[in-house]
Amino acid sequence: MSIQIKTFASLSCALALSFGIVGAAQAAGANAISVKDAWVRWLPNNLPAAGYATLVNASDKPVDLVDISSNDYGDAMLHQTVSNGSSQKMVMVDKLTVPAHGQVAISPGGYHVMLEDAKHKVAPGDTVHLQLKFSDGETLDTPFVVKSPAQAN
Ligand SMILES: [Cu+2]
Repeated sequence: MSIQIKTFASLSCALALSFGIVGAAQAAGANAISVKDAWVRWLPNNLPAAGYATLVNASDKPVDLVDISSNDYGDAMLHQTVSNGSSQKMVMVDKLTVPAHGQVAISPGGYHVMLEDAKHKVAPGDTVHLQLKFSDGETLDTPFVVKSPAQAN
């Protein structure tokens, strides 16, 4: 009896595994863009947070990031930090091109996703979701890990 149960369990494991592999292969074929190292630098006192990620383009055509939204924040905008002499300022970015077979980093000192007006309490250790919309029509619902300023360094 116990042998039968074991056999059944390992069979369903094998089935789940093979379905998982098929699903991953289909996803890779459908999406040009994948996102890695997605995280948010959280700040206390409801200060705006900043989202960072690396966008990877597996296709042979450039793809633009054209819009960002989130159910966790009222406002999610792509900004670029530019330095003019001694000071720095942020400018709005309409689109960010991910080169064919290349990648672009949204990283501290360069680009960031400005996240304002959190719709609920967000704390380090949480995961928030951003919807990244691209020029080829795909939208990636992407989990971002929330880090404290100390964890971010
Ligand atoms: Cu900003």
